[in-house]
Amino acid sequence: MQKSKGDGMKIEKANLFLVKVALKHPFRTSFGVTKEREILLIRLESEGKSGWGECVAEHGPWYSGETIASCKYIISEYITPWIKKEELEHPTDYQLLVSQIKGNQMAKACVEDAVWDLYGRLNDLSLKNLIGGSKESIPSGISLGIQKNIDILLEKIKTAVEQNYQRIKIKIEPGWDVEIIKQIRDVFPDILLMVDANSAYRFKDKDIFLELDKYDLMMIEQPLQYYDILDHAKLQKEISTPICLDESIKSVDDARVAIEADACKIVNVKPARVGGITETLKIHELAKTLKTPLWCGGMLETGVGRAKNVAVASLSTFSLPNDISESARYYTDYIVDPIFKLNSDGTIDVPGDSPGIGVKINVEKIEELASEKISL
Ligand code: OSB
Ligand code: MG
Repeated sequence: MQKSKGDGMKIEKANLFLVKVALKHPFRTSFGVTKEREILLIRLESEGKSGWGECVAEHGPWYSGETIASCKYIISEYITPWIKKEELEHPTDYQLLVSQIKGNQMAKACVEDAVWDLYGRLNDLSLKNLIGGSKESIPSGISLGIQKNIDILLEKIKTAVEQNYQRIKIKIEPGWDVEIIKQIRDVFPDILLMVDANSAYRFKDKDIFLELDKYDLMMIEQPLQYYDILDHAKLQKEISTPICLDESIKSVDDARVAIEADACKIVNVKPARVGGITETLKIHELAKTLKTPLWCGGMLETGVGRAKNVAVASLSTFSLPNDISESARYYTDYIVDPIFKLNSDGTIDVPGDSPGIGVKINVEKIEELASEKISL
């Protein structure tokens, strides 16, 4: 049913679910280990349809300042009561409704995702088509955490290469960097390879990056502190490997400053880190103007967040392999149907014809896994 102008979407009901899903293997980065994924899911309802959003915040404030508890608070105390009072003509209206809230991008994005999904399902439009996505399948890369030893890592790379993942990302930290990359290159001289430091270094460590510069890496992701655009620009001047920023970019303005300051040549866009899909579309426009390549990052999303990321990665500026692996990479329990599978050419299909995020939500499974269900 296509709505006419002036006939806005009214949120009639909202529920938050706190769900725990086991990870197949612990995922270790320079800031910590994740053994199971605790996620907050929101369901918004209107005219008999439901829209879903997945919050990517982690238990502790290590990747960003937000946590599951902070998101639960911001969503239940502010965002949901505010939007329940309004009618939305279009999902892009949402950003202005919550603009008084400073920061808290992941909390805002969680609810915004549900608004887009609901709007798509009410109007029988896929998220891909709503945002102007242009790809039928997206290139898939894999992110490999820090391992107990190099042999385990080499084995995981071998498996990922056999599965045809289009590029391999290795998490690094001091003590697990140059030597590891050297050994990987000895065995896999030609694979598309990149590293992600999650801010584990300072500019004084620049010799490590001068060494890494010798291994034909596609990019070095977030080597320095998240607030440190100046030192990233200084480091980028000294190395030829492109720097890609993740944690530093929380808005289109951050992206513009970082790119114009030459602090990075590539941006990892996590829609939730920048506050949602509308802000992501602004970065997409900026990237077109400045000709900056983008790719979609991941936060170990379950099906709801993964489906949203797949649609976002279908935008034309998302030209590099994404951290969007197949569902079975992390999980055995699934909350959506169908799950995402890797094609033999290392791509994942974008559900472009089904409404909203394009997957059926397994509400029974969510209810079964939920340790908490809140009515807002
Ligand atoms: O820095 O990209 C990151 C996972 C959790 C937190 C931060 C990051 C990651 C990943 C995994 O690298 C990407 C994925 O979801 O596969
Ligand atoms: Mg990263």
